[in-house]
Amino acid sequence: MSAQFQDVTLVHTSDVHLGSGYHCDEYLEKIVDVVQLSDVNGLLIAGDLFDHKEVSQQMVIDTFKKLGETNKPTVILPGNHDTLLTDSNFEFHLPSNIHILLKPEGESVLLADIGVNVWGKPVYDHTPAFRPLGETPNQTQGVWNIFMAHGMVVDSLENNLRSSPITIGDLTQADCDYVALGHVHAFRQILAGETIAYYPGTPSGIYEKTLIKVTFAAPKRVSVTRIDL
Ligand SMILES: [Mn+2]
Repeated sequence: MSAQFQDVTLVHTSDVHLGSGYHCDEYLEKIVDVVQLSDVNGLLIAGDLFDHKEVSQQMVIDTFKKLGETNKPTVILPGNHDTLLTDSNFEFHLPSNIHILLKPEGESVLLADIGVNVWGKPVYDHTPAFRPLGETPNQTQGVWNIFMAHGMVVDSLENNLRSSPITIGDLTQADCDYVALGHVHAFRQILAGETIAYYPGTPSGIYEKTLIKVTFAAPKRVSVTRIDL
């Protein structure tokens, strides 16, 4: 039987930068507190969960333990700082609710229990040549389709010097219900045709600390709520 199309609410965060001296690591707990709310069905982390590769093993253990304890589907897209996750030597027994999108060409995970399909292309090559929303898949029928993308939204590729560019054209053409962006440390809606795309900001910076609750209501209504931590 195929997955059922149903109402669902997800938390969308990014740029947690665990392990940086600049950000405060206790904000992972604040994220988890929101995910634990009874009306939340899952979590999307759109890149830069960890700040760098040399974070302590204990921090890695604690992070996945906390994310595992929610028992809610959690999808992690590695960003340019997540060299820990994209390193070929990274091995970790993940709790069963956690999915990391690691395939360089892009990868989907179907969360059949909540009727959501999530696709994303992890950052292995943070250069202007890497296109986080390049070669996106067709929609999976009967479920909500979400793309995750970690990069910088730009008007066009003409004279572009930014790494991991996401063009307005890429977003306009994105055949999905929501684009969960990451990389920019500020809450921001991106206007691109009919596409609904947001940066959630960072939950752990020294300025505004924000994340997003996004609700998908049948038949095709998507509403976004900014949460200030
Ligand atoms: Mn980034």
